[in-house]
Amino acid sequence: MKTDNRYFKGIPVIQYEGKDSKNPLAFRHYNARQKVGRKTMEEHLRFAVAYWHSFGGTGSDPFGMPTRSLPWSTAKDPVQRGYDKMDAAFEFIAKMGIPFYCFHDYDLVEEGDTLKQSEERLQKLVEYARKKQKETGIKLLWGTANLFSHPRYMNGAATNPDFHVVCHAAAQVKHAIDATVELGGTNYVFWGGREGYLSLLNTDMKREQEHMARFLHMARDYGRKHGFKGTFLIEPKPMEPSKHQYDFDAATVIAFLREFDLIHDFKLNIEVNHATLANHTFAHELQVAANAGLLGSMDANRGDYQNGWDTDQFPNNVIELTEAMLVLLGAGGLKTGGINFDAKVRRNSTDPVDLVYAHIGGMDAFARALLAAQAILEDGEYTSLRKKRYASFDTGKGKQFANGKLSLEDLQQLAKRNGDPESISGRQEYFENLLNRFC
Ligand code: XLS
Ligand code: NI
Ligand code: NI
Repeated sequence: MKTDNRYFKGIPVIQYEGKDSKNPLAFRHYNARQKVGRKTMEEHLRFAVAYWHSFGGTGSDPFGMPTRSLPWSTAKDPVQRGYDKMDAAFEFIAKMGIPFYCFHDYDLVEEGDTLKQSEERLQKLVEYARKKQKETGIKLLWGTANLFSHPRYMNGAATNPDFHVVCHAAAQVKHAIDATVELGGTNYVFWGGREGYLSLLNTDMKREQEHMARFLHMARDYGRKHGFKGTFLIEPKPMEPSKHQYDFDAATVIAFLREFDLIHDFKLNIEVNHATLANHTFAHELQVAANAGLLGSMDANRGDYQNGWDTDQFPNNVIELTEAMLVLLGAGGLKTGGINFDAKVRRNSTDPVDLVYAHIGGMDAFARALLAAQAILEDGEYTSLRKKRYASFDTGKGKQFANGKLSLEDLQQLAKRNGDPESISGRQEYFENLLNRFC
């Protein structure tokens, strides 16, 4: 494919060269067209680049100023800066051979002084994105609105105690849904970074959550009325920036969706580092979502075993990813969703090529995990061993219990009759070794 060569000079289109390649600018495992079961790797993994980290991240942190300059951010006019950034984004995404991207409204173009100005700017960039998508074949996985950076949202967006702010958030969501529809996005995401509280003393939690539900209903109705056929996604995260966020984890979000009758239009976008912040594993969160039929999409990254915040590092742990892919394949794979690299290179990774290495690493790690998980499922021992642990519910009284045919007294009688159960090993280490054999 022909690509621009303006911002990532000297970076070729990254090709698959196989696992023995020593070329750092090649994939060793991700081979887009390789069949894995019935689908190609590209169809299974549906990778996406996150606009905010990859083209907006300067390396600044609470202790220090930016370490990277963004060559696409030098023009005087903000709309021109948006165009330049988009050129850089599409050049990079095309060189990586990644099929999708994701954005917040104000990743595309800086917010204006008024809502009207912001809306006009956004429309210009959406127009430009449409052209770029057509030229490159790159598609939009999801759009969202940034309802957390501006000071007006310091007390929340949809859950803000001031109705004025809620209206402002609604306007932004309307524009962002419009942009997503225009660009053929297959999902629309809500991540509620400020939807929560810092102190319960000044917070009417029940009222705030009711407002959030009302707001989501309105967004859903608007989207459906205006041609959005994709999936609305909620991205759970327990904390940061709020002390407590309402979308704490998958189970909490599912209960919320059920309580407020949103379960038919919304699914979940599970992010690795958000799972671990909630003291869960990534696989756990995926499984909770899958069990409810609500596994929509993933934000791929990883946390740090020692640091308790959202470090958003690129994924590299093949064993952990294989566990995740086992859940995903077991749930029938991704439909409208994808695997979005919501991850950033470290503050001291200052060269454009570092962003390339980061994505190559993440894609190769997922490819290895996909291949391992597929092989484990094809081998069958894992599935049959796990099933065997529950064999006592497959026949006889166990089956009757599972089908609701027995009472508590019946079980008591059986317990008396059968005497003490024998101990049966859970074989965790064996399962771990089995996994390891394929990774
Ligand atoms: C922040 C979130 C955010 C969402 C999109 O922690 O992961 O990046 O994915 O608003
Ligand atoms: Ni995050
Ligand atoms: Ni995210």
